[in-house]
Amino acid sequence: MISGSRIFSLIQQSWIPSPGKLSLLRSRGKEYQLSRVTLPTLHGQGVSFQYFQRNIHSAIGEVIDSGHAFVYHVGSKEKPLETLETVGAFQKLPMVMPSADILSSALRKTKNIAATKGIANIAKRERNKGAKQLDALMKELAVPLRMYVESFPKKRYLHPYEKSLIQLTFGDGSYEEVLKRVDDLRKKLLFVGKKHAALCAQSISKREAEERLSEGLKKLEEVFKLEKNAVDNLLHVAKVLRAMPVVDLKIPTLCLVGAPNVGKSSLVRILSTGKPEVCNYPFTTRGILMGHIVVNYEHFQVTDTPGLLRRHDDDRNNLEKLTLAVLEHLPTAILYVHDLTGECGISPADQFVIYKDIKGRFGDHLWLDVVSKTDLMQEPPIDGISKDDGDDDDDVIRYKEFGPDDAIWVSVKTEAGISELKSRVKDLLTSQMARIRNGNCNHSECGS
Ligand SMILES: Nc1nc2c(ncn2[C@@H]2O[C@H](COP(=O)(O)OP(=O)(O)OP(=O)(O)O)[C@@H](O)[C@H]2O)c(=O)[nH]1
Ligand SMILES: [Mg+2]
Repeated sequence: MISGSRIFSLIQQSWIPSPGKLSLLRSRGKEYQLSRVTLPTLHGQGVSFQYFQRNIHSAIGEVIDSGHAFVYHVGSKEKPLETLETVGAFQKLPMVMPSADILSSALRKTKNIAATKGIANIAKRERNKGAKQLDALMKELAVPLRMYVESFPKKRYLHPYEKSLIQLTFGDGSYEEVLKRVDDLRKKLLFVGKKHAALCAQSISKREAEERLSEGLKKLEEVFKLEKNAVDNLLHVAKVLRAMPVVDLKIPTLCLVGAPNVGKSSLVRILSTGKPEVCNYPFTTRGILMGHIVVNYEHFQVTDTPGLLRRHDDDRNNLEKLTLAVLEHLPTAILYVHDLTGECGISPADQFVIYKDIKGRFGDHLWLDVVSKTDLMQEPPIDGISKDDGDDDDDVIRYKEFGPDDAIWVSVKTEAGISELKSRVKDLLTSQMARIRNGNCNHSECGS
């Protein structure tokens, strides 16, 4: 079996996750892991029409082919601003239809459009029908796109946590770029549609009107097909965002933090309903997972996070940045996990440096330290992990042996210390609840 330290050094040398490839976990009572995602991968539909109806006001919806829906906003210009104190914008995103469905539905509806009744002149009738059909196809294609562009929130109106999720998932500017491409396609459709409808309306014979109609329809279809992946990319963005973990800022949240592979997810599994993947390699956890704990009828949230390495923020991968975004923007109590065995692949000395850094930055959070894997503590030193204390100062030497002051020592294998941990976690979350009720969350975003 490859040791944690070997794999860890491989990862350090060569692996930085690309934007858009984070696997994210969601929770709404249940947890599950999404498959890896890449921006141009286009599939999937999403939430139900009923959900849509509940959440989009002043809109009419239409269910088309196996539950796809799109909505026309009535008289809306820009989405009302979400207040910065709220999260949950991703659950309100509109349903985006696959581009193929938009096109086939638009063509079907267009074909059925007849000339206005009572036009006796054949050429006039054909002109009238042609212009109407071209206008209809243009609108059927462009109106859903307009609705999408208006309904997806502008990043600047989002809660900073959700803003970070967008940035870290899709990369800098990609979200805006996807929306811009949809809007550009919409504008192009309007331009081409209007031009060809006008040409058709000027035809002097039935034959010319027929030719101009067929030319215009073909051109509109071509324009749409050329850029249709903009719509499918948007559908994919909506699907990924909707699957992001749902956090309730009013409910106390325990956030598991520590270096990679130290046992965070194993503890989440023991403490909550969350069932994150547990493996003996770093960065097993590749997104934020929300689990839940109910203690004495009180409901709490637990988030598992990707591990943090000893390095400067500029060098951090997106998974680490995700962890920092949670700490920065969500009112969490921290359960910091230390693995003094070195089995995780990060030496205790390095873990100490990471710990000091995080404690220095987020020490205003309610905090509990846990030393994990105590069942392994008596075992001989792991290969590659130096036990030479030669260059260490007293704090590090003390940390290597005892961990932080007041840490709870636990093992998920033997369950040693687990009941004490549960009781301390309960006290911590009760204190966090009091902080939330008093509006004292140490977060600008909480309005405290
Ligand atoms: N012996 C022993 N092994 C443990 C204990 N807790 C966790 N492990 C093992 O340590 C490895 C890493 O555990 P995880 O819970 O995935 O660690 P993590 O911190 O979530 O790791 P990342 O998500 O990669 O950051 C797994 O092989 C676990 O089985 C423990 O108390 N005792
Ligand atoms: Mg994990």
